[in-house]
Amino acid sequence: MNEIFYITTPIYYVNSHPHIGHAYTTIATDVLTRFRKLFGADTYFLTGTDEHGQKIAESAAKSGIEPQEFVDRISQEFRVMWPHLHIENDQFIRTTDPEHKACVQQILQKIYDQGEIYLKEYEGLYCVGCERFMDESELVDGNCPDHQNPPELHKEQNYFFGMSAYQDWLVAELEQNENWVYPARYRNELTQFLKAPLQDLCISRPKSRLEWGIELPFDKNFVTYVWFDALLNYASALGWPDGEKYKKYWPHVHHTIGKDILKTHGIYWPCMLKAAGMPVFKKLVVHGHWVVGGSKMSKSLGNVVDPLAMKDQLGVDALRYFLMRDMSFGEDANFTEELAITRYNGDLANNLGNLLNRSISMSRNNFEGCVPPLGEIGELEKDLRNSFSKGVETCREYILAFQPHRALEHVVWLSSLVNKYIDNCKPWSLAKQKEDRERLGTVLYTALDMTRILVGLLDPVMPEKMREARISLGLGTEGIPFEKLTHGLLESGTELPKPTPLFPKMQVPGAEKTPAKIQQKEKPTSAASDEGKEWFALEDFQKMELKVGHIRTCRKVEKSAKLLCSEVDLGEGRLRSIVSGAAEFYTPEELTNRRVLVVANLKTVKLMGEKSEGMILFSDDKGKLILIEAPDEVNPGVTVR
Ligand code: ME8
Repeated sequence: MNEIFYITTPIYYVNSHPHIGHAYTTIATDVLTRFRKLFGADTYFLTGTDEHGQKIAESAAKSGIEPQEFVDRISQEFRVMWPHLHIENDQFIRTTDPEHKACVQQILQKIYDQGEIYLKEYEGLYCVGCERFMDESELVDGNCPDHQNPPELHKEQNYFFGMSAYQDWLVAELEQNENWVYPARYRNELTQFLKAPLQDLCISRPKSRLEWGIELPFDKNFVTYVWFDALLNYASALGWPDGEKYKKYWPHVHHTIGKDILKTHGIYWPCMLKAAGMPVFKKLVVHGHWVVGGSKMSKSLGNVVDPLAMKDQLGVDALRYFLMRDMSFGEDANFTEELAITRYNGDLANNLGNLLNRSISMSRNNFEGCVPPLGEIGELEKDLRNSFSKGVETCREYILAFQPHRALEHVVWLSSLVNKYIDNCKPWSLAKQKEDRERLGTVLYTALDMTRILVGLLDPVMPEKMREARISLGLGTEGIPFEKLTHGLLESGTELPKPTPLFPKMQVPGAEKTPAKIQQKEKPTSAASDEGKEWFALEDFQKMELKVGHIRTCRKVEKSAKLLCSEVDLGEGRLRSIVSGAAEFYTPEELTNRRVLVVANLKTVKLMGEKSEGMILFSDDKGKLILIEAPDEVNPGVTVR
């Protein structure tokens, strides 16, 4: 039986317009769903909008229109945005849907009847941005750290859900199920939070203060607290309690969220599910934030990037690629146009696009516009086939582990292996000799066949561009099934249409200017110069380009006891060859796959006949070298300062 995979995004507040943060979560969920589909799963992908609560009521009032009209308008913006970004959700839920409201009321009534909801007078600090009460300990200088303004003091009678009764159960659940919350540090954050006594959850708002919400079924003077309403969307959408979809998909539910809503999903939600007698989610998958100039991008802070504007600039699929590749899942990432274009040029234009163009053009020119015949294969082809067989499986594992950035990094590496294979085999020289024709066919066939596998692996991320690539490879428009992502399945003699560049190179904004412009003209202090050291200014240091690299392969340099030669990924769409004098301290296997620091702008030199295009940094303790490693979550090519 096929694996079943149900995945959700948060439902977004409609108090303002969609931005790149919402686009990221929804694209990531789309990419994960498409990959699972490719692997053969029966998938269901839910997104939607969160439309009740004080924040929305206030925004509607500011716009001078009724809340319903207001939410209809903005919800529609989200709904129409997603197809523009090649997002294929199965359902779009709104919390103002009548079926959702009925579900919320039924569950509230059930928990009330169980005696787990009670009325009491309460005083607390409420952040309208977060739509929740906050502990004083969460505030920074009296402000909510996410919204950077002080919470309001609310004192009123309200209904409470006896959440504290579930504390021990939740702690045990987090302890027993290591993979329940991913990445692990968010699980640790929850465990840490649960070290303090858990408070009961206020689940109502008096209508005298807020009318815009779902009425409590047991007291018409109150509406439901927006989070209690919103979280239930994940189940109401499937037709809880006895809908066919609910029965089929609920046991396989995964939630993708940003780290800002960890507490509501990691604490409130499992307790609510437990009280309602429903199985808890299978996995909570938490990503970091896109930041602009060091601050989280958010509607409340007004520093948002419009996804449609970015799509117009980069193209939808390249935008999807950048978002998936540049954010290490779980970590924050910086969003700049320059980074997006640099990534595009490195991975897509110079690496994959170049591979497609040259392998198709050379095949067309030398084999009457068709895929060449495959002749006898040698060691080079066997190595490449081997890397690809392993590579496809590695990508699958990364996706199943919710690490799309890693999967893409791997695909780009595979692509650079094929480019390197072409460079080594020099088909342009083979084309000049008649007797090399069979070899020429084998090389070009191999390059095209491997490119076909890359196109298949990238399909979930760039569906439109990879469709164009399939057409260029003479494969037609249909996607390539996962089991066909294996070598040797390209048919010789297939006609290859004239290629148009899939990823034409883009100009990096401001590339003509020198990047480092920090002023540091002061002379060294006399105390410093007294020590006899040569001091130099910051601007001199900044001439050095330090980058994070990923050592992909490493080998001993022949006839040298000291030298190792590594192939290092610096996020440039090609691998650099770098020689280091570390053979007495490390075996090649020990250095392979390490993240390291690299001086990236040293002049290329030859050492014992090997090209060296940079320097890997080691600490040197009286001649003993120890590798300086970069954290695992930092992408190759990231600058070190
Ligand atoms: O919290 N970087 O809705 P919301 C990455 N309605 N992702 C970001 C982001 C950023 N800078 N900013 C927002 C709500 N997001 C509730 C959810 S669910 C039952 C109710 C994404 O409109 C990220 O997924 O504030 C984050 O968790 C979500 O948008 C918050 O969206």
